[in-house]
Amino acid sequence: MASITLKKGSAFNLSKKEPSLQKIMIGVGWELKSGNSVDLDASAFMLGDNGKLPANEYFVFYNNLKSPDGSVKHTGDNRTGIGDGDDEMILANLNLIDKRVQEILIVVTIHEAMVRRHSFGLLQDAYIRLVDVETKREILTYDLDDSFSKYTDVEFGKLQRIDNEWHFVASGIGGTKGLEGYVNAYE
Ligand SMILES: [Ca+2]
Ligand SMILES: [Ca+2]
Repeated sequence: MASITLKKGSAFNLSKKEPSLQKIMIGVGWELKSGNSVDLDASAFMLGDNGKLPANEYFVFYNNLKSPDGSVKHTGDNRTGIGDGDDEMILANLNLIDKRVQEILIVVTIHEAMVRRHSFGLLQDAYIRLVDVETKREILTYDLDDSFSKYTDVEFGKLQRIDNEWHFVASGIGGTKGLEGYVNAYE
């Protein structure tokens, strides 16, 4: 299956499209047009059916690299984006996700965007993508292109558990609330 560029609101049944899919990687890459470094952060909010974190540790980000069930791991903070390929990664094993978790929200935010006056407009070749770890196949990709230039964060999408199958819903919602804004909404 060729990689597809996500359209806002489009949904895929991952379990049906990729029956062998167990481990996924969400990769974020970026480069600067010029100037000082910009620090993008990928985060995952693992939510119960009430739309909240079952415990704070189900918020996986640069300061909490692993969910309590061991299913979701962050490979560590990258503060510059220097270099090719995925600069920051989140790995998820769909089979290990705690039964209470019904949805995993994936967001990318810019660290201290307000103070540093940063936005996606400073970046080039910025993307977020979803990859099958076993086959290395890129399932979904989303360019953080010019349409996000005035924003400092983006809700990439949601993995949703429906009848024990995992679906991915593309959000593509730009915002300026920062990581703290997301935390306040889901903790
Ligand atoms: Ca970072
Ligand atoms: Ca890079």
